[in-house]
Amino acid sequence: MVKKSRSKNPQSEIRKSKSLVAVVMGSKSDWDTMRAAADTLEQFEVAHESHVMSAHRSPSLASDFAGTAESRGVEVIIAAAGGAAHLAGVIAAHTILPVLGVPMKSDALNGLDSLLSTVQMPAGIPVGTLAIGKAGATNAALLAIAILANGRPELKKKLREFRAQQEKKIRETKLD
Ligand code: RP5
Repeated sequence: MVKKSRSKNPQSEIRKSKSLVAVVMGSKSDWDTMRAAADTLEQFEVAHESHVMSAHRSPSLASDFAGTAESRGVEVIIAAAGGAAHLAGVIAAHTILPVLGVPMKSDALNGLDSLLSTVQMPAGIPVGTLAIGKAGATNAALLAIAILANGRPELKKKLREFRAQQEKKIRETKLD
Protein backbone atom coordinates (compact mmCIF):
# COMPACT_ATOMS: atom_id res chain seq x y z
CA MET A 1 0.00 0.00 0.00
CA VAL A 2 1.27 3.46 -0.83
CA LYS A 3 -0.97 5.53 1.36
CA LYS A 4 -4.15 5.21 3.34
CA SER A 5 -5.86 8.50 3.78
CA ARG A 6 -8.91 9.28 5.86
CA SER A 7 -10.99 12.33 6.28
CA LYS A 8 -10.73 14.56 9.29
CA ASN A 9 -14.35 15.40 10.03
CA PRO A 10 -16.42 12.47 11.29
CA GLN A 11 -19.67 14.45 10.94
CA SER A 12 -20.04 14.13 7.25
CA GLU A 13 -21.17 11.16 5.21
CA ILE A 14 -18.33 11.67 2.75
CA ARG A 15 -15.87 11.48 5.61
CA LYS A 16 -16.84 8.13 7.02
CA SER A 17 -13.99 5.83 7.93
CA LYS A 18 -14.58 3.90 4.70
CA SER A 19 -12.77 4.98 1.56
CA LEU A 20 -15.13 6.25 -1.13
CA VAL A 21 -12.42 6.40 -3.79
CA ALA A 22 -9.66 3.87 -4.37
CA VAL A 23 -6.61 4.95 -6.37
CA VAL A 24 -4.64 2.01 -7.76
CA MET A 25 -1.55 2.01 -9.96
CA GLY A 26 0.59 -0.56 -11.71
CA SER A 27 3.88 0.35 -10.10
CA LYS A 28 5.38 2.51 -7.38
CA SER A 29 6.97 4.43 -10.26
CA ASP A 30 3.47 5.78 -11.05
CA TRP A 31 3.07 7.35 -7.62
CA ASP A 32 4.88 10.60 -8.48
CA THR A 33 2.12 11.22 -11.02
CA MET A 34 -0.79 9.68 -9.12
CA ARG A 35 -0.05 11.70 -6.00
CA ALA A 36 -1.92 14.47 -7.84
CA ALA A 37 -5.11 12.38 -7.64
CA ALA A 38 -4.65 11.61 -3.95
CA ASP A 39 -3.82 15.26 -3.19
CA THR A 40 -6.95 16.45 -4.99
CA LEU A 41 -9.14 13.99 -3.06
CA GLU A 42 -7.43 15.17 0.13
CA GLN A 43 -8.15 18.79 -0.80
CA PHE A 44 -11.88 17.96 -1.08
CA GLU A 45 -11.72 15.86 2.11
CA VAL A 46 -12.93 12.75 0.33
CA ALA A 47 -11.90 9.54 2.09
CA HIS A 48 -9.59 7.61 -0.20
CA GLU A 49 -6.91 4.95 -0.31
CA SER A 50 -4.00 4.29 -2.67
CA HIS A 51 -2.43 0.95 -3.58
CA VAL A 52 0.03 -0.59 -6.02
CA MET A 53 -1.23 -3.60 -7.97
CA SER A 54 -0.48 -4.79 -11.45
CA ALA A 55 -2.63 -6.43 -14.11
CA HIS A 56 0.46 -8.33 -15.26
CA ARG A 57 2.69 -8.78 -12.23
CA SER A 58 -0.02 -9.40 -9.60
CA PRO A 59 -3.18 -10.33 -11.53
CA SER A 60 -4.95 -12.06 -8.64
CA LEU A 61 -4.33 -9.10 -6.32
CA ALA A 62 -5.90 -6.79 -8.91
CA SER A 63 -8.94 -9.00 -9.48
CA ASP A 64 -9.46 -9.66 -5.74
CA PHE A 65 -9.24 -5.95 -5.01
CA ALA A 66 -11.72 -5.00 -7.72
CA GLY A 67 -14.10 -7.83 -6.83
CA THR A 68 -14.37 -6.75 -3.18
CA ALA A 69 -14.21 -2.95 -3.57
CA GLU A 70 -17.97 -2.40 -3.77
CA SER A 71 -18.72 -4.44 -0.66
CA ARG A 72 -16.10 -2.40 1.23
CA GLY A 73 -17.93 0.84 0.41
CA VAL A 74 -15.73 2.12 -2.41
CA GLU A 75 -17.82 4.04 -4.97
CA VAL A 76 -15.26 5.01 -7.62
CA ILE A 77 -11.95 3.42 -8.63
CA ILE A 78 -9.14 5.35 -10.31
CA ALA A 79 -6.69 3.02 -12.04
CA ALA A 80 -3.39 4.17 -13.52
CA ALA A 81 -0.88 2.22 -15.57
CA GLY A 82 1.77 2.72 -18.21
CA GLY A 83 2.95 0.86 -21.31
CA ALA A 84 0.67 -2.10 -22.09
CA ALA A 85 -1.70 -0.52 -19.61
CA HIS A 86 -4.35 -3.11 -18.82
CA LEU A 87 -4.96 -2.35 -15.16
CA ALA A 88 -8.03 -0.14 -15.55
CA GLY A 89 -9.64 -2.63 -17.93
CA VAL A 90 -8.93 -5.61 -15.68
CA ILE A 91 -10.30 -3.74 -12.67
CA ALA A 92 -13.40 -2.76 -14.65
CA ALA A 93 -13.91 -6.39 -15.67
CA HIS A 94 -14.31 -7.36 -12.01
CA THR A 95 -16.64 -4.64 -10.75
CA ILE A 96 -19.61 -2.55 -11.81
CA LEU A 97 -18.24 0.50 -9.97
CA PRO A 98 -17.21 3.39 -12.23
CA VAL A 99 -13.55 2.97 -13.20
CA LEU A 100 -11.51 5.98 -14.32
CA GLY A 101 -8.31 5.18 -16.17
CA VAL A 102 -5.20 7.36 -16.12
CA PRO A 103 -2.54 6.58 -18.75
CA MET A 104 1.00 7.06 -17.44
CA LYS A 105 3.63 8.82 -19.51
CA SER A 106 5.96 6.05 -20.66
CA ASP A 107 9.64 6.23 -21.64
CA ALA A 108 9.21 4.43 -24.96
CA LEU A 109 6.19 6.18 -26.46
CA ASN A 110 5.51 9.14 -24.17
CA GLY A 111 2.27 7.61 -22.93
CA LEU A 112 0.61 7.07 -26.28
CA ASP A 113 0.89 3.31 -25.64
CA SER A 114 -0.70 3.75 -22.19
CA LEU A 115 -3.45 5.97 -23.59
CA LEU A 116 -4.46 3.56 -26.33
CA SER A 117 -4.27 0.51 -24.04
CA THR A 118 -6.50 2.21 -21.49
CA VAL A 119 -9.00 3.93 -23.74
CA GLN A 120 -9.69 1.22 -26.34
CA MET A 121 -11.99 -0.98 -24.28
CA PRO A 122 -14.35 -3.31 -26.12
CA ALA A 123 -18.04 -2.47 -25.81
CA GLY A 124 -19.55 -3.78 -22.59
CA ILE A 125 -16.80 -2.98 -20.07
CA PRO A 126 -16.34 0.79 -19.80
CA VAL A 127 -13.27 2.65 -18.57
CA GLY A 128 -13.57 6.44 -18.46
CA THR A 129 -10.13 7.45 -19.68
CA LEU A 130 -8.52 10.75 -18.70
CA ALA A 131 -5.50 12.60 -20.10
CA ILE A 132 -1.95 11.22 -19.96
CA GLY A 133 -0.02 12.01 -16.78
CA LYS A 134 -0.61 14.54 -14.02
CA ALA A 135 -3.48 16.39 -15.70
CA GLY A 136 -5.26 13.05 -16.03
CA ALA A 137 -4.53 12.17 -12.40
CA THR A 138 -5.96 15.47 -11.17
CA ASN A 139 -8.97 15.27 -13.47
CA ALA A 140 -9.67 11.65 -12.51
CA ALA A 141 -9.99 12.80 -8.91
CA LEU A 142 -12.19 15.74 -9.91
CA LEU A 143 -14.40 13.44 -11.97
CA ALA A 144 -14.62 10.96 -9.11
CA ILE A 145 -15.67 13.85 -6.86
CA ALA A 146 -18.28 14.96 -9.41
CA ILE A 147 -19.70 11.40 -9.45
CA LEU A 148 -19.82 11.33 -5.65
CA ALA A 149 -21.34 14.82 -5.60
CA ASN A 150 -24.56 13.48 -7.09
CA GLY A 151 -26.56 13.14 -3.90
CA ARG A 152 -23.92 14.86 -1.72
CA PRO A 153 -24.74 18.59 -1.77
CA GLU A 154 -21.73 19.59 0.34
CA LEU A 155 -19.40 18.10 -2.28
CA LYS A 156 -21.29 19.82 -5.06
CA LYS A 157 -20.83 23.11 -3.22
CA LYS A 158 -17.08 22.50 -2.93
CA LEU A 159 -16.82 21.72 -6.63
CA ARG A 160 -18.64 24.95 -7.49
CA GLU A 161 -16.30 26.91 -5.22
CA PHE A 162 -13.28 25.22 -6.82
CA ARG A 163 -14.46 26.20 -10.31
CA ALA A 164 -15.17 29.76 -9.16
CA GLN A 165 -11.65 30.05 -7.71
CA GLN A 166 -10.13 28.84 -10.97
CA GLU A 167 -12.13 31.35 -12.93
CA LYS A 168 -11.21 34.17 -10.56
CA LYS A 169 -7.51 33.38 -11.02
CA ILE A 170 -7.84 33.52 -14.79
CA ARG A 171 -9.82 36.76 -14.70
CA GLU A 172 -7.23 38.35 -12.43
CA THR A 173 -4.22 37.22 -14.48
CA LYS A 174 -2.13 40.16 -15.68
CA LEU A 175 0.61 39.86 -18.26
CA ASP A 176 3.82 41.93 -18.05
C1 RP5 B 1 3.18 -0.47 -15.66
O1 RP5 B 1 4.48 -0.49 -16.16
C2 RP5 B 1 3.20 0.51 -14.53
O2 RP5 B 1 1.94 1.06 -14.39
C3 RP5 B 1 4.24 1.50 -14.92
O3 RP5 B 1 3.70 2.69 -15.46
C4 RP5 B 1 5.06 0.77 -15.98
C5 RP5 B 1 6.51 0.61 -15.60
O4 RP5 B 1 6.59 -0.02 -14.35
P1 RP5 B 1 7.98 -0.19 -13.60
O5 RP5 B 1 8.86 -0.99 -14.52
O6 RP5 B 1 8.50 1.22 -13.37
O7 RP5 B 1 7.68 -0.90 -12.32
O8 RP5 B 1 2.76 -1.73 -15.23
